[in-house]
Amino acid sequence: MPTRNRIDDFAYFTGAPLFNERLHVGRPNIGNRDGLMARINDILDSRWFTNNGRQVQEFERKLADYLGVKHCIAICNATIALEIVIRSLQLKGEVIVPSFTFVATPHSLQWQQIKPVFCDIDPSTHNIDPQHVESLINSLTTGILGVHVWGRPCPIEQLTDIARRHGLKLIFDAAHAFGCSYQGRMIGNFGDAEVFSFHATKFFNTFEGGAIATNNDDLAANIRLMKNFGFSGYDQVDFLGTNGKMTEVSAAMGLSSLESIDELMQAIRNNYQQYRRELAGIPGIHMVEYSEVDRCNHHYVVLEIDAETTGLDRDSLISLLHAENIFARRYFHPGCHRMEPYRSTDPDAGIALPHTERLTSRVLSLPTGTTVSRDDISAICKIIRLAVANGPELGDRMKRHPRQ
Ligand code: T4K
Repeated sequence: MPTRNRIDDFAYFTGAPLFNERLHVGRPNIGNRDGLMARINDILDSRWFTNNGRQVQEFERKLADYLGVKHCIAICNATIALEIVIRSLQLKGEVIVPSFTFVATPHSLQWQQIKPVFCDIDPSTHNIDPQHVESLINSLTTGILGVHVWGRPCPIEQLTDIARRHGLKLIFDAAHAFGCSYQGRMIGNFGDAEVFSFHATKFFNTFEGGAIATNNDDLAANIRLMKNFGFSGYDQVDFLGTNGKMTEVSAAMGLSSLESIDELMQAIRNNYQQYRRELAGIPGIHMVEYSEVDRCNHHYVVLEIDAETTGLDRDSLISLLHAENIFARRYFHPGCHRMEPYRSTDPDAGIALPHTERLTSRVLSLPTGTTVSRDDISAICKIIRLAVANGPELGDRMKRHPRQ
């Protein structure tokens, strides 16, 4: 693998990228491919493609076993899954949610005319700040929707206590946290319900997909009806439902991913640890760390860039990397409160979200997953090291020669 030795070599200036093909954040992982193909053939032969077929039933059973949770309901994606949980729990009025998340989280509330009230984060964990949550509770508040950002669990005990004291429902958006645990228990067991995303870009995917995990029998029964239009029997609809069903092919993908989950996790953990070793000691670059005690999927290789120390801000570093065909992402820039419709309804929301505002201008995610090789990671780390070593000069040159 060729590398860069001087800043004059950077593709930002030469136009010749180090990688011929784009290295993406979110390249899908594929589990047991032969097993998947066999299952797809079975699906085709059986002519049963959706509506709670054999693959979905097996997937749900195996997911519930893996998570150690009573109920796991496969859904077509996590956004619809969140909407179904929110509706099943009869939330209304206002729900407190972080702004530092993917926009699907607040959209799932707003879509149902519930106001997402944005809460700030703890800058050391990037997760929802319980003290700020409590200060936002008023007579209209019906719930808290926490997000396990990067798969690192929210302060679950504190949020559970707040929810109990104020009589609020507690949901976790666990889109990032499949395969992670909190104090020895798998994520999926906390709050009233937790929602996973199995989107193609997640470490474990079903092409598109998601799941709702809960230990509440009544809630699970309600969700099962709601994801199937409200049908309680043949020709019998009991209440307003939607179509949240997962297809058989998606469930087959999930089952084959589940068969390979330990190898997938190990490969991604190896990538993370290599990044850690090769980025160690670069002043002004802080890599998000994961618990050594609890399980985590290590799917997000996230850097915080301190531009005052590096002399190079996050966006300049992203531009350098993109020019090399390294498609780092700015998750979650600029923060949901700066996206529509929230920006228009509350243009000053950022005043109460100082940590979110700061973090959204400092973070970037690097490519990982089974398609990223050891050589790729080394090349990426060398570029970042060289860029930061020459930060002020590089930043200055980039300002003088902005790329089109
Ligand atoms: N809550 C949270 C906290 C979430 O992060 C998400 C989803 C949700 C809820 C909702 O879950 P779902 O309803 O999606 O199940 C992507 C994903 O579309 C989204 O699922 C994910 N979060 C979010 C963080 O990332 P974009 O707009 O960044 O996607 P896109 O098309 O730019 O793809 C990202 C990168 O992945 C690209 O660089 C290319 C690569 N990619 C993507 C796909 C789809 C591939 O290499 N192959 C592919 O098939 O949102």
